[in-house]
Amino acid sequence: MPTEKWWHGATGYQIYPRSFCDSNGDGIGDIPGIISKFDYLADLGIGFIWLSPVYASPMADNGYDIADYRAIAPEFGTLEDFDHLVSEAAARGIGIVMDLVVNHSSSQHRWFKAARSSRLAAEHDYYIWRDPAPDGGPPNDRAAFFGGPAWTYVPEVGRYYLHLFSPEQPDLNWANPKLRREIFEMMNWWLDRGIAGFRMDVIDLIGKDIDAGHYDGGPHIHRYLREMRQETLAGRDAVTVGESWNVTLDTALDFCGRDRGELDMMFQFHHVPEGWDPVQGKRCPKRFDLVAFKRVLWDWQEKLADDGWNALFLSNHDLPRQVSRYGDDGRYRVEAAKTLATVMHLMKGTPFVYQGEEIGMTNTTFTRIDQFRDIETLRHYAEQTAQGVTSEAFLAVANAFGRDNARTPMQWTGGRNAGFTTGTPWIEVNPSHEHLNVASDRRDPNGVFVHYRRLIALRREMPTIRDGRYQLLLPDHPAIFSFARDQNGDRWVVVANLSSGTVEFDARACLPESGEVLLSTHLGVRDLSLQTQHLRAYESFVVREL
Ligand code: ISL
Ligand code: CA
Repeated sequence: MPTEKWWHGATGYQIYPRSFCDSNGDGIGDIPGIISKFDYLADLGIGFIWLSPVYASPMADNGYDIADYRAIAPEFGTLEDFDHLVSEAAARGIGIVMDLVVNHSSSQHRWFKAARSSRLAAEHDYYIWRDPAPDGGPPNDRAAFFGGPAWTYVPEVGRYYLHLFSPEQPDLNWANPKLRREIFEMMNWWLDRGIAGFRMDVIDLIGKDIDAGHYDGGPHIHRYLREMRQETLAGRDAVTVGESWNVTLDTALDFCGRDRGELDMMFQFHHVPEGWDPVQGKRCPKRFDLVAFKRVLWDWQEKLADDGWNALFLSNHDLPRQVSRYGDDGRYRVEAAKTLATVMHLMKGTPFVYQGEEIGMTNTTFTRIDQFRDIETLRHYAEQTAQGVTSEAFLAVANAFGRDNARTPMQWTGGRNAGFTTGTPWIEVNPSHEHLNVASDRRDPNGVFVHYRRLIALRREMPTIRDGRYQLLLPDHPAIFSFARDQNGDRWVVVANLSSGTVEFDARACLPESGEVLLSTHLGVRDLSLQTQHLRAYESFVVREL
């Protein structure tokens, strides 16, 4: 039996601070705004918050470019506000998990300012420099994820520095032990303030060894992660979740195996179907194939059944809204939002809810490029339109899966600016807030919020939901997602229709002979004795065997 950890039965909730709640009318969400919503979050039942970066930053990438790792961005508040956030959360049994962005810093960090001023500066080697190619150009043709080359020239030192994201985000040199020491001291400084752990941004990239051709994991990642644990997290009850686009089923346990002394969980992206989109010049969603989706999730459930632990999610601040992407954001929005939640929350692992998901928030539609704010979208737009892609074609793709879809303000009310701010929001509010908002959804007993609250409570209260074995049922069914969770003779079965049509299934294929329906998306009674069962569009239910 695995050792039980506090986060095994908890649900995480991601807050993107800029878009959550603005307390002072400057149009930017802030820490006092978050605190003002703690009763709401406690009511939802979450165990911890993953807080996207709140550190001092020029905000080229909304805080994923940190200029001072030990200060709070003034638009978000003060260190005192932060301490208040931690203590108010603790009073409600909620932990604060901070975002650790240490693959790169901001180009405005004092380390980088020193590094770029002279090769002799102690901090020069905190970053990754290479001499120009013989023709004076970049050392190689590596492209940055946010468009353009991954190298920028600095005349003062006659060298190029590496930035895998934007030029404002120079990569840190983890091979330098002094840099590692600085990072570990900083982590301890936050842990000593009482935070509950770290979500680690693109963590596999810190292991890079570019001379060996490794821009991601590389040979050093495991050594650095173990050193990090020994120097910071060992002996503390904090949780760590690493983000990695490169981790595979074969390497997952190297990162989160329980004896490895590295990470607790990984955000992996194999269930997020993507391909290369030539219009955007980046990874983009592919058609949603339910059978493939079920198989990938099943593989991860199996792989981490007895060791490691899954981080369960469909949404975050980089991805489109899940109800728009995998469900239906029109006629069946509420049903689809609840059914997607049911399948994710009843798997084994720790679920993460992205702000607004719990009321079924949807993608937005912008018609002009000046409505977008995301650095990735804006840089790709410039690059792609310069290469002849039309603005209309680009906007259509950006509206379907650009990162700003997840970043429009949280919809608290149907009133002005969705109750997010009394000022002018930094990014436009989704017009859907008039009918789609916390105030109306939360009081609807058949709404999305109440459904999430039940799911979150089931994990807290039911050992089988937390630890039970996962078994996929009807694996090849093109519309139904069904699985069982079993432990010590206690069996739960989930049956979910992920299509907008009515489907029929044979009860003997998945349902127990007698059972009790404990949760469902639709009102009304289900007769479990019928051999032929029907599910309406996006209908799902959960049965416990009797
Ligand atoms: O956002 C993406 C696709 O649109 C991803 O490729 C993203 O760049 C990747 O998930 C890494 O994301 C993380 O690091 C980035 C930051 O912009 C993201 O917000 C963060 O989640 C750089 O720090
Ligand atoms: Ca504010």
